[in-house]
Formats: sequence, C-alpha cells, structure tokens
Amino acid sequence: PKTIYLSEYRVPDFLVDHADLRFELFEDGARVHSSLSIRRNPEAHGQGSPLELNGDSLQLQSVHLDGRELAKDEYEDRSDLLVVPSVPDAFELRVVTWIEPQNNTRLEGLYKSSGMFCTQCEAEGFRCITFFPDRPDVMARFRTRIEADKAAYPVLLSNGNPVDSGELDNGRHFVTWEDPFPKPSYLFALVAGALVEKNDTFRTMSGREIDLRIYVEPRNADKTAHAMDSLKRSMRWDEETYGREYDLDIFMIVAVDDFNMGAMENKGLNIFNSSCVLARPESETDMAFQRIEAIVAHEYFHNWSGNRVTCRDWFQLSLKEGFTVFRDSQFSADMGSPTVKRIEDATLLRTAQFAEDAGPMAHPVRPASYMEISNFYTLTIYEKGNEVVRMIHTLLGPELFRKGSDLYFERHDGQAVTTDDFVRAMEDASGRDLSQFRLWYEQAGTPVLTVEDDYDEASQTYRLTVAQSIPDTPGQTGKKPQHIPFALGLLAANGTDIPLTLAGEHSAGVTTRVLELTEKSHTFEFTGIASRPVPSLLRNFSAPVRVNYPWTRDQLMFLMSHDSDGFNRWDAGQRLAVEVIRELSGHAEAEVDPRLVEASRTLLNDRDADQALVAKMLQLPTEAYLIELADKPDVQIIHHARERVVKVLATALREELLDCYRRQQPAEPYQVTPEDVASRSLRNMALSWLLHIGDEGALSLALGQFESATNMTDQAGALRALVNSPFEAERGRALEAFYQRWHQDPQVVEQWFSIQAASPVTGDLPSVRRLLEHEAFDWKNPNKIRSVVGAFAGQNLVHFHDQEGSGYRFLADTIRRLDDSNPQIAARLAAPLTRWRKFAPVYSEGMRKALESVRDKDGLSRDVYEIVHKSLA
Ligand code: B3K
Ligand code: ZN
Repeated sequence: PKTIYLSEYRVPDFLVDHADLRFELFEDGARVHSSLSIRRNPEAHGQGSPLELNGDSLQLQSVHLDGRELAKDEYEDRSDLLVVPSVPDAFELRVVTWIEPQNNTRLEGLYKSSGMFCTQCEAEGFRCITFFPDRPDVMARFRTRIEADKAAYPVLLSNGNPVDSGELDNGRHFVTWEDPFPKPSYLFALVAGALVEKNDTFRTMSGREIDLRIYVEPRNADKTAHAMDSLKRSMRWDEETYGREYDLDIFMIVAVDDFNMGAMENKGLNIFNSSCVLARPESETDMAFQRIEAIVAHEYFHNWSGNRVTCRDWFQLSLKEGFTVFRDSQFSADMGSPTVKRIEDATLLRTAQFAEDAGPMAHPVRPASYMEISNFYTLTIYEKGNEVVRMIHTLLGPELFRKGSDLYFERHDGQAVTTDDFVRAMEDASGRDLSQFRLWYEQAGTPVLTVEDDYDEASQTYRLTVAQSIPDTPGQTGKKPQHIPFALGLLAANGTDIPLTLAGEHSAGVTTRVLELTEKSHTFEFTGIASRPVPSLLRNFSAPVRVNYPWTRDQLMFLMSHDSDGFNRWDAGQRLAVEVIRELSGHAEAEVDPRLVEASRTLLNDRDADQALVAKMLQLPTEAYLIELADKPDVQIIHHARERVVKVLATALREELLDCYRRQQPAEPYQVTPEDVASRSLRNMALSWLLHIGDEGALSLALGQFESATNMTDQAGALRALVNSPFEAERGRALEAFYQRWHQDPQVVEQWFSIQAASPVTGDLPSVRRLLEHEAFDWKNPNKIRSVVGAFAGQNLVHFHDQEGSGYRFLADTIRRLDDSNPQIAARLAAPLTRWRKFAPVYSEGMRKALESVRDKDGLSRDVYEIVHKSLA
C-alpha cells in the first residue's frame, strides 16, 4: 500500500456541480445510474489532464459522455480508477455500475443490515457505490431516485427533501430526494427498508417548523423517545450556544444493527448504530442513555461543524471531529454535571489517548501522512482534537471564542477548509496570536510538565517553576515548546483559596489563574503568601498534559477534601489510590495505606457533598490507567494489587457500604438526572464491592435487586456484581435467567456478552471461546464482536495478558479471520497488541509474535497492514 502525504495535496482537476443518481435495488444486487455534470476546475494546474474517478469493487456496465456511449478504448477501467483520457472543459458523464450490497461484509458503501439497505460513505465508501471524485473538497448538489420492491422496502430515504414518488411495474415503487446543499460524497446516504417512523417537530429560532423522524425496525418502536428528546435539546442548544439553526425541512435518524462505528452525520439523514440511539429504561443502562444523548448531539452538531463547513482533505479530519466533540461535551456538561463530564473526558484521554500518543501509531491532531484513512478515526483526532479546541476556548474566553466560531461559520459556509482556517478565524475574531499554539496540531506526543516550588517565609513569596518537555514519537524528535494554558490555585492551611498576585501586580483577588506556558521553563513568583501553600495544578484539566509534582499523601488527602476545583479533588484521590496500589505491586505482604481507607470512609459518609462527584471519587483507577502510568508494567501484578485494595476497602467499610446501599434509592419514575445516576452508581458500586468479598448479606440484596429491578442499570449492576462474586451457583443462575429474559433484544444480549467477557471470573479464554459459539453470536455483526472480543482484549486484562500468550494468539487469530470480511473492525481490534513495546518482557515477546502472525497472513488488507507494520517497525 502507498502512503499519502498532506504535503502532496493538490486542488481537484475537476469539479462536480450536480450528481443525479438512480438506484435500482434488487435482492441479487443493485444497478446504480449516475449522471454527473462535471467541469474543469479553473484553479487546477494540469489543464489538459485526464478525468479520473475513484471506484472500489464496482462492475462497470456503461459510460456515456454528453449522451454518446464511449467505446471500450475510450476509457480505462482500472480496479480503483475510471480514467477518461480526453474530455471537454464541461460535460455530462453517465456511468452505470452494478454492485452487490447483499455480499458487502465490509459495511462500507451500500450494504444490507437485517434486511434493509443502508450506506456508510465516510471516509471513502462512496467509491464502492459508483465512480466519483471521492474526496471531500468536491462538493456537488445531489438528486437521488430510489426504486425498490414496495412490499419489502416501503420506506425509501436519502438526503434532503422528498420531491417526487410513485408506483412502478412489478410491485415496485420509487421516491426521489433532492438535497439543495452542495456536499462531499462522504455525506451521501440511502436507506430502504420496512421501517416504522416516529415523528415529532421542532420550531427553530426563526420560526420554521422542522419535521423530525426516527426510523426503526418495528420491534424497536418503543425505544425512540430518548433519542428524540435528545435531538430536540441539541437543536435548541446549538441555537442558544452557537447561534446555529437547522437548515432543511426534515431531519431523519435511522437505526441499523450492523454498523462499524457509532453513527454517521449524513446530511439530513443520520444513520446510527442501534446501540447508540435505541433506549428505554427497562433494557438500557444510564451509561447508554448518556451516550445516546451525546452521540445524537454530536451527529446533529456536525450539520454545521462538518457539513455546512467541511474538510478540505482527510488530514483535516479533526477540524470537524475535534470541534464537534468539543461542542458535544459542552452540551453534555450543560445537560448534566460539568465536573463529572470533565472527569469522564479526562479519564478517557489519560487512559487511552495518552497510550496511543506514546505508542507506534502516535500521530499529530493533523497527521502528515496515512496509508488507510479509516485507521485515523482515533482518540487523538477526536479527543485530543477536542482538548485543543477547548484550550483555544480557555485562552480566548467564551465571548471571543463565540465571535471566532461565528466568523468561522460565516467566512467558510459552503467550503471545504483546513484546521488552519479554523485557527485563523479564532485569531482574527480575537486579535490573539495563535502561531505557537498551532504546534498542537503539528506535534504528536503528550507534553510532560515538571513542577517545582519553593516558599520563602521572610518575603512571603512562593515560587513555582514549570518545565515542559514533549517526548519523541515515530518520525518526530526534538520538539518545540507548546503554548499551554495552565490553570492553577493555591490552598492555604485552612483549605481556602489564596488570592493569586504575581510579583509586580496589584492584587485582583482572583483565586484561579490561567498561566500561559510558552517556553521550556517558566518561574512564577506569587507575593503576599502568608504560609506554605498546597498547589492545585492544572485545574479542571486545562490542557491535555501530564503533571509531575511531588505531593505528599497528606497533601493529596487535603486536596481531596478542600480543593475548590472539583476536578482536582477527584484527581488528588486518583493520585493517592495510584500510589497506594503501586506500593502493593509485587509486595503481597505490604499493608494498604490506612489513609486511603479513611479517605474513602469520609466520602461514603459525606451526605452533604455532591453525590455525583462522590460516586466518581470512590471509583479506583482502572487497570488500564495503572498500566498506562507504569513503565514496563507487569499486568498480573497490577491486577492483584488492585484487587487487594478493593478487598481491603470492602472489608473495612462493610457497614458504610451497606448503609450507602440502603440510602441510595432514587425515586420512581426512572430519570437520568445527575443525582439519580450518581445514586444508582453508588448503590451498585457498594453491591459489587461487598459481593467481591463474598458477603452473604450482600448476596441476598443482589439477588433481590436482580429480580425486582425495574431498570437495566440496577439489573445489570446486580448481574455484574454476581458474575464477579465467588458465589458460583448464583452467578450461573443469574446469567441464565438474564439471557432467557432478554434473548430477543440484541442490545441487551451485547451487554450480557460483555459482562462475561470482561470479567476476571467468567472471562477466561475457554469461556470466551464458548461465547463465540453461542447462538446469539454473529461474526458479521460488529457489536457482537466488540462485546466479546473487544471486551476481552480491552477490559479483561488479567486473562488477555495471560503469560503463556494464549490471549494474544486468540486475538491474532480473530484479526486474521476478520481481515477478509471486515478490515476496519479487524484493524481496530489490533490496537491492544500494538503497544507491545511498553510491557515487561514476559508479555511483550508474546504480543510481538502475535503481531507477526497477523503480518504474515496472505492478502492482508490495507487497514491491518498499516497498523501491524507500523507497530513492528
Ligand atoms: N464521522 C463519523 C465517523 C466515520 C468513520 C468512518 N470510518 C462519525 C462521527 O464522528 O460523527
Ligand atoms: Zn463526528
């Protein structure tokens, strides 16, 4: 496979003004008639150049140029390109292709999912439908006519507004859609199926009435209400927060079971993975409700940040993804608890993105090269991209940031642009110079801040020295210092914030300040400090960096209870727990620091504190995070050390946990408010800790909850606690009863799979293999693969990292098997193996061998090839 470089970007030679498509859908295939009005791009260099259209797995039937059929020697049908050497400056090209959606297991382009036709075109799926200049800077107006059997496919959808429909011979019918907004081909969508429609309306800020529709299979008709509410809240929020109004008369969402990712923002016709849109309290958990709200918002927000203003090329992917994740996380913060949302975002970033940024696939937020763009839908593009936009927001403040986003949307509406255009709009609107800040887009790797301080009692001054360094990453060494907003506060001995005055300033009474780091090292001198303070650094996680500062455990306990910054209260607790677990690692006899037990007791007893924050603070750092922080980690040792801490906490806090369990009973009806979510989370955490130590009293509570729960959060919480308990008979019975009750609901079955595959108790490799043989497992369905194989390799670290290497070989076999049928999913599954160099030798050898066995497979897809070769390099 060849590497594509950003530096080689050239404007397209040809532009497409209109794309007129006609789809004839049949059971044994689909005929696609495409009629394109094409003209030479006046800005292109090669004025005599041949026309080249991308294609992939297409059977070409005919080509017409301005109404005349071309002879075979007038064009060249290469497997991935249709070349017409001699074309006029403006012309109409008609191409007919035949494709086989029913055999499309890659789930790119047009394919079938539980009997319906649907599409996924981002990034390069449109070329699997017809020949086209399949790049985001070619924007066309699409008109789409769909023809199909009326009984089997009563609903026919595409982008825009329906403009015509009617009956055809042989029980067939058609609908024609027209999208008035020019768009790149990756935003094209088509759906045909026997779907039911849930309707609602939304009145926009300018008084237009929008028709909202969610299409699902009939069995899911009772699972759309939450997505519809989320959609209306998103539409209102985007008007209020960004001044963005919806622009078509209809907005549609379709749920499909077989989908490679979460959802897709096709213009006016969003297509969702069922698991990211369908929910009702009885069958979905709080986490699913929150995820659905966030994803519905994310895809909706793309209508402006992505569709109206799109990407010039795929190196600019974070232009739409980073900004849109930022917008959806602001939205979720506004809908729920901002501190909890910040903790969740930072946890994902620090656990998974930092790992990516320290591994062989590390790349900048704006990558400089790729082989397969599907491999770059990464945590770096999405989550670090979000943090980069958030830092601009922090540096500019909310008003100037809004001015900047207004300017960006106004200046670039209808265009395909770059991350640089985004930053320039922010600069022009604010008058700030972001030239050094742009390094965040260009340099990969997580900056490390090393902080030292000293206090001088005589002059009442406190000096803080902050040094930054950015580790080398593949292909990048000797990095320049970046522009980092560093928010901090200082706590006095009584726990209050000290007003922060830098030497030479007049006191303004501010207690949190955002210092701007631009050099390798800075020293800040604070005056009027009456006694040695405790620093609260990187408040609210103001930048995606690591911070090293030698807090003592007593200082961490102090910050846990006094820091006015909720995020840092939580972070202090995490740091304390990390230290305590580390201290036990490899020292089976060592005592668990009683300070951690007492800190947890205080939290459990603190009824006045924000319970949502308490629930987060009581969660111990995950194994994945502990591994990320460690150098050459020994997974087994980390697992057992963490287990011991859970056992010690559960034993010491038995009374408090039982009391917490009884107290945390959210009122009916079920609601997804931060209070109720926290309550259920605390209750289920108490249950799981107690069952972990085999507490008989808790067993009967768990069985009772399992049987009488009226919502899935409590039912799955009880099931998970039972599964991870030593009560073998009860565990088996609960798993069986759960499956019997829910086997007809695929989303619940996925939960059931992943609870077992992620469990250290039930997720040993032979048991995981048995799950793959289960009647409900399906190798063609990405959700099922993720819920078994993904959960095993991503969460069940003690079994995946079996020292004999059996877990690695299993994953490698799975990747080889999936490489032919669904390369995108195969490539995603490889991520855990790519980090082999990080681990202690007993692990890394086996991981490397497993990767090599994947590398040696014949006919490796481009997706897997890139990942495997880069990580073995
Ligand atoms: N834009 C899509 C992602 C498409 C991934 C293609 N491999 C979903 C999203 O970020 O909204
Ligand atoms: Zn997105």
